Amino acid sequence: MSSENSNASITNGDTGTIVMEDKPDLKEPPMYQVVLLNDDFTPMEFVVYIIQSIFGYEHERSTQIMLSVHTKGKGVCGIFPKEIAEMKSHEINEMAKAHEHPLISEIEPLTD
Ligand code: TYC
Repeated sequence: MSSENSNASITNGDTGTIVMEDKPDLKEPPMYQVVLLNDDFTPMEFVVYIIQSIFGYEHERSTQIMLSVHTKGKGVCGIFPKEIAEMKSHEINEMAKAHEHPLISEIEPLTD
């Protein structure tokens, strides 16, 4: 499938003038990963709660993700268009601050 943009041409019957109509740009938005970073102090249950409430995973899946971050140092919680990824990451960081935990999340562009 070609991803090239093209234009439709319409001939005006009266004058023979050709009108070029812009084809809508159907390109998908660039996607971003929301990454959670490990630290030594944020309680595990708080991280599980954050993953559940921000990303909508069930408790068991959220626990798996938290343990993976705990073990490996970082982990991807989800992939979204930039604005959504920014909002989720910001919300995590604000909730962590509000509870005085050092938990940090970042966003990373997905290169395909
Ligand atoms: N390492 C933390 C602890 O032992 C738990 C933790 C997991 C913290 C994931 C942050 O993103 C994180 N309490």
